[in-house]
Amino acid sequence: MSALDDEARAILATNDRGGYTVPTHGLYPYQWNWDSVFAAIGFAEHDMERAWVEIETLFSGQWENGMVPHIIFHQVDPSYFPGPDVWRGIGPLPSSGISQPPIAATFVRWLAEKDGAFAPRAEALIPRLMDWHRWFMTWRCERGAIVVTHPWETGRDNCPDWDGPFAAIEPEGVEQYYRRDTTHVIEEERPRRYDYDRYLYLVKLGAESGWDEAYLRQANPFRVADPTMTFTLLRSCRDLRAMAEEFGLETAEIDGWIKTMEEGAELLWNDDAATYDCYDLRAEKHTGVVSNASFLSWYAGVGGDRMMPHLERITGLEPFFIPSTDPEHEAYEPKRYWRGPVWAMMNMLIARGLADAGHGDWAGKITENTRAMIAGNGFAEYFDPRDGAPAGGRNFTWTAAVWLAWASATTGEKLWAA
Ligand code: 9WN
Repeated sequence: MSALDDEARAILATNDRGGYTVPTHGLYPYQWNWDSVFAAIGFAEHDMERAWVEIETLFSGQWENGMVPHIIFHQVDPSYFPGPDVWRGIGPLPSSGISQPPIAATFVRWLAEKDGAFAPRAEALIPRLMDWHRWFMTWRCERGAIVVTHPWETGRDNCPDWDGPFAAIEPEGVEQYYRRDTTHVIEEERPRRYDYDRYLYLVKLGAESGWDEAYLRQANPFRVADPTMTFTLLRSCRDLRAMAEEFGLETAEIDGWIKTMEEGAELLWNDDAATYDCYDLRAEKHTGVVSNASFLSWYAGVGGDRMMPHLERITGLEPFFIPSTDPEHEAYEPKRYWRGPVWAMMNMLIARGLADAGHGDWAGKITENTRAMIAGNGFAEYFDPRDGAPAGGRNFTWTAAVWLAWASATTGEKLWAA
């Protein structure tokens, strides 16, 4: 155990609200979907029971239609906007009305394998995971790829992939609002007002429809097939299938999902730019951005080494990688959120995929780079690729968690070590 390991554990403890963990105090005072899954693997290094509770609390917010919301508002807190009154979720707990990258099945399997004593907890979650994945396949699968109806759903809120789709949206009817994020973090590191207007326009559209997916399929001007969603769901389906098999459950439905997405991933392949990117279904065109999500193709088990030339190029551009946007893209902004900075938890997923595909050397390179970045700059929300400077929120749950579960050289057994 190193001093940094202790610090990471202390961050998880400080952000623990009892049953769920906030991403960081102040800026994000609620339970976020994929943040919680990362938190769980951080807890798993020293407290397996607490790790399972984190995931179970997340699923306590699952809607009747299977959707697991991207935010659960356990306790109203004025330090975040938009809150439950704006979202008007229709689930058992106050929540948002969209989901987030479905990484849970992969990490439930990881937890169960780490300590077999907890296998019944994994088994109990399988029907919940099935319902969630089925929701995606029913409402959000188009031409075999997973589409989003709001940028927040991908977790990559303001990446340049949305610039084209957003230019086509006139955010009419959005009432006067007061952002809280820029009271916690400097404006240059957050999305612009232009983006927020459109974020709120799309929330209003969904909330006024009562989060009616059939209606939104027709009416939502924002409908973009996305690699984060498609690749994490495909990977999660593979892990869900492995668990189902282990418990002697039927796998035919999951097999169908896997086949659909393996074929559908092709929609995300942009031949001109030789990359996976987003596909805007309203405009019928690729977004043309190499992002960190593009490199999740190995994690999903699709495309072989198609992304290798971009990986080799991009990792040679700045000292710290993988940047959220290609530094050679005109929209690259090294400090602004998902338009350039490095996100440690994305690196963990990318490294995992590379290791699985037999690229242990690359996985090791990304692991060491991330280790140095965090060790030198602390547990920030994200980092400037040019010098590793910390940006966004501090004492951040997912950065601490992936440190403990993956990037640290000194914490416990690492099933996911490169
Ligand atoms: C909106 C909590 C979340 C992450 C997202 C990240 C950011 C929220 C925001 O924070 O989004 O969901 O208000 O900016 O983009 O990936 O889950 O850490």
